[in-house]
Amino acid sequence: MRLAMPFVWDERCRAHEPRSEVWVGVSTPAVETAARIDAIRSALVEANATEIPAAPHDDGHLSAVHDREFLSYLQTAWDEWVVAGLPEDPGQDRVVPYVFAHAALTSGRRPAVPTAVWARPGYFAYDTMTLVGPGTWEAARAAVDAALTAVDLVVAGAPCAYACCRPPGHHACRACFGGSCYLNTAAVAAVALLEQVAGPVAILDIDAHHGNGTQELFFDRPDVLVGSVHVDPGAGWFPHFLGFADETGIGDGVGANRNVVLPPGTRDEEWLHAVGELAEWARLNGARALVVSLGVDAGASDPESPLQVEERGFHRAGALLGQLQLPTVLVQEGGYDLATIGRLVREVLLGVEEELA
Ligand code: SP5
Ligand code: ZN
Repeated sequence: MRLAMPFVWDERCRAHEPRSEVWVGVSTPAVETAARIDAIRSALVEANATEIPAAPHDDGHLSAVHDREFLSYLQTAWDEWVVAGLPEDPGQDRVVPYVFAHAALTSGRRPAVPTAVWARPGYFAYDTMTLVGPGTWEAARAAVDAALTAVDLVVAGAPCAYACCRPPGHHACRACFGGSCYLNTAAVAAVALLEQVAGPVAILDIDAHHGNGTQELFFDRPDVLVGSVHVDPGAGWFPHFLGFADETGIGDGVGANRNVVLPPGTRDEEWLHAVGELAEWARLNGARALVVSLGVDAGASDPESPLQVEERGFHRAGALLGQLQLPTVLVQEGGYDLATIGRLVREVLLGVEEELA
């Protein structure tokens, strides 16, 4: 087995250590850990893939996707938490919100940015599962560099490239974060690719959860096609509030968003049918480059999703995406079963490059 596709690595992606996630008020062990990318990297090295170090890229790439105030908050959130003494009193060693700027609170008006350090997280975070610690900004920023380096490789002529990075990004919005995501890495990559091709870029998201951040970032844009296949948010799965089939875009972006929603328990054939639908949709809409939001939490043994896709299914999903014959950048999203994550990612990549000439 040999994987020809290069993968991009940045050691700084390991620096984020959320330790826990607060779910229904209970602090549970974090599942989005550095061990995830370590396992993927091992599987790729085993396949003799070439590792490329991430190159630094300008912050301008971030502000093309995210709000300036949001970026500045994320960058300084941990430092201001420490300066305010919150790790000692009340003894919380990660930035975590306690009060939220719910839209209805201010009847749609813009809420004030809190001056209190302990209230500020609730202006920018939309859940309690996405904690900020000393290495969070460094890692999220490095993940963006990794994805942009993968874009560079493809622009330089590689048929495809994979960014082996974390934390994931597809739940991160223009001005808020959640779902274990901080910066929307795939969105940044898509905007960078857009400057290189004469036509729309497609982001196809096969993570088990709806890519709500990516959807919202491009909801009114016809130049970035966003398709996601995921477990039905209405059946009790994150992100709960959106990700339904009737969300097809707004304004100039009508028709440029596509959600394929699957029931819990969905297995290979139905999942692959949905992946094929997304690929065909991107083709019909004239996509000129492809970004894959590559989560593998649809895997049967994953603890965070009820989808039941086998290793073979991931290979075939890669093939369906490779058949588009587009310059392709794959960016790591979710996937939490350390025993299988490496093989599942590797199978997708092998499937993609088998089809891409
Ligand atoms: C990128 C990605 O896959 N994000 C997934 C975020 C969804 N997490 C939902 C977690 C719901 C509660 N999990 C219970 C186990 C606690 N460790
Ligand atoms: Zn996921």
